[in-house]
Amino acid sequence: MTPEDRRIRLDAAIAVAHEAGAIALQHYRNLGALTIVIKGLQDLVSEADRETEDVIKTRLTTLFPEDAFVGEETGADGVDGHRGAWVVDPIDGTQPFLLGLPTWCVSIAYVAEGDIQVGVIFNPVTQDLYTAVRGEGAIRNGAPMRVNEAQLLSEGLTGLGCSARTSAQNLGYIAEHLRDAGGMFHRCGSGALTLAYVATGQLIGYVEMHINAWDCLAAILLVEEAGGRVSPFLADHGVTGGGRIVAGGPGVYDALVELLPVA
Ligand code: LIP
Repeated sequence: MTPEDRRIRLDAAIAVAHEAGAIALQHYRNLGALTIVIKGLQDLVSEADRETEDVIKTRLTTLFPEDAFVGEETGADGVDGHRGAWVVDPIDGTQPFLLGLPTWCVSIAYVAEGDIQVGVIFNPVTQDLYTAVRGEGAIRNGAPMRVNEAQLLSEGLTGLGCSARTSAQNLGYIAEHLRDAGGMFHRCGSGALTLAYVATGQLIGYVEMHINAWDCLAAILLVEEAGGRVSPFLADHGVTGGGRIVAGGPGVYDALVELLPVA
């Protein structure tokens, strides 16, 4: 990809994130009108997710018909390992969204040539826009982002992602080892947004036993372009898979890795 190819896709992703975010925000301000479906334990969805994803998919596949698309609600379309792929969570933080809590976002990643090239995360409630282009740094609302320079887990808060995909035993293991290190966890219900807080330096790191590609790929680029380290999620799980993730500043990354149980 050329820098111009990346720039064109960044500009499109930002425009689509704003358009889709406005649609999601309208639903957020009228939650009583939504039909909530229980997908599984602590896993909800409403027509807001699907409507928002449909707009994102239609816009991006129309602008870039040569690209594949992966969405949390509509699945994989055209993924063949060769074409560039958009990887999208229309509303990451579905539970906070449906509870009227502000910690949710639109997450749009573009993956090509075996790497995350563009990442965009937009929180329509706060109007915070987080963007990154491979090799060009990470930006929040026009200002550069840098990860926290903490050297110890006791020097700040660590984001902790957890869903029914994480066992109570493994959650306890992580919490116990973090507390023993003098750390403290922070969970907001959106892995993408919590990883963005790592890129801004507000949190010193993030761990989760199982996160999906659409939840994290955009945010992984934010953290890496903000000077952070991230486990090899794309290499291990691709654009449609899921698994463990560790992300943080270089001073605490190895300690964060030790928080997760081996198996
Ligand atoms: C969320 C993830 C988060 C996880 C939550 C939930 P969703 O995604 O971003 O990492 O801990 O349980 O799965 O379901 O809100 O799109």
